[in-house]
Amino acid sequence: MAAATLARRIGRSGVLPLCCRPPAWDRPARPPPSPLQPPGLAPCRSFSNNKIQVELDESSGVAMMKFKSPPVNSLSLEFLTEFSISLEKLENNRACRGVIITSVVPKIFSSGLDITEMCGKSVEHYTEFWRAVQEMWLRLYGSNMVTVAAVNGSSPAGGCLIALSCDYRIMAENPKFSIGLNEAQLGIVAPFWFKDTFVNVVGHRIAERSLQLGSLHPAPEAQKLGLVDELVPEEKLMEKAAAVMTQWLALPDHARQLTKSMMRKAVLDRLVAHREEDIKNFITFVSKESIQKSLRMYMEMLKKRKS
Ligand code: CO8
Repeated sequence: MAAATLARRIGRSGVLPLCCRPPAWDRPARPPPSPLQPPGLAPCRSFSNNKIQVELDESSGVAMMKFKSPPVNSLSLEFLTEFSISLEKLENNRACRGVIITSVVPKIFSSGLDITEMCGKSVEHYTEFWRAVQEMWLRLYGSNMVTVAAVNGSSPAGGCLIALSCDYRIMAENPKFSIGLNEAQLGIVAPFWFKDTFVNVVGHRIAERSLQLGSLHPAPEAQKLGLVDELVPEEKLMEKAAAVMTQWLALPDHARQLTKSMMRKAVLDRLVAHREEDIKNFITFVSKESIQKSLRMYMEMLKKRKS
């Protein structure tokens, strides 16, 4: 389903467009779910769109968000729209306190932004697409919920941004899986808020080197750099993610949420203040013939690598 159709459908359902609602980090902390609810008796709610499966276990307050958009979970306009709407639904559900994000596509967490969305499209399309990328990040980085990335495959560029935007990152200990902001390799530049998110996780020096080189770090190196917090055997990934979630949820929500907001607000506010300018910059940059050429060549390289 086209993203515009999806958005219209949501419009009909009475839910306000995402950009019109106050962001999670500006809302009051939510109270914890009722202790009167006996564990195990609450229903497991699930909703599934084309590209993401979401299951919420109301007894634990933990949702699983599974990317299911083969071949590589690329972040198309439709994917990004589903992602933001799913996050918003969970954020507004008082029973939900944490989300684990993972993929059902073997060997791939997410291949990052869908490059075809940035090639040969209209200014209107670029505007809509980039707003959706911003929206996804604002929702995820600014979420009141505990967010854990269970990175079970390769995670370049926008895929890495999703992991970086979570509170905690666990990666499958497979050296064939790599993660990083590799934009420079495509001849493009990671926007300032990708960079800010990266710096906040790994520090200035590591981010500076890694961004300039467009490095994709194999899982063991990513852990050494602090880009991911832990490596575990792939078959233990979800168990570990659940254990980390339990540890984080043991704290009172309001204290954790206010602390998270204190750590992240400046970076979030910076994009909010410069959002339109950032869209204009993206359009100017991506519309250049030299950039279009770089992106086309990169896509061709991906295809050639296969044959
Ligand atoms: N977008 C669109 N299509 C993609 C993407 C992508 N990001 N990644 C892969 N594909 C396509 C391939 O072209 C291929 O298509 P086809 O089957 O038609 O030939 C198909 O998906 C499968 O790809 P592979 O055969 O390469 O699959 P593998 O399992 O061998 O490898 C990888 C998976 C490791 C994910 C590999 O595909 C890869 O490295 N992809 C590129 C990832 C990448 O570099 N992403 C960067 C995107 S840019 C971004 O996220 C941020 C940009 C922000 C700045 C913008 C300023 C302008």
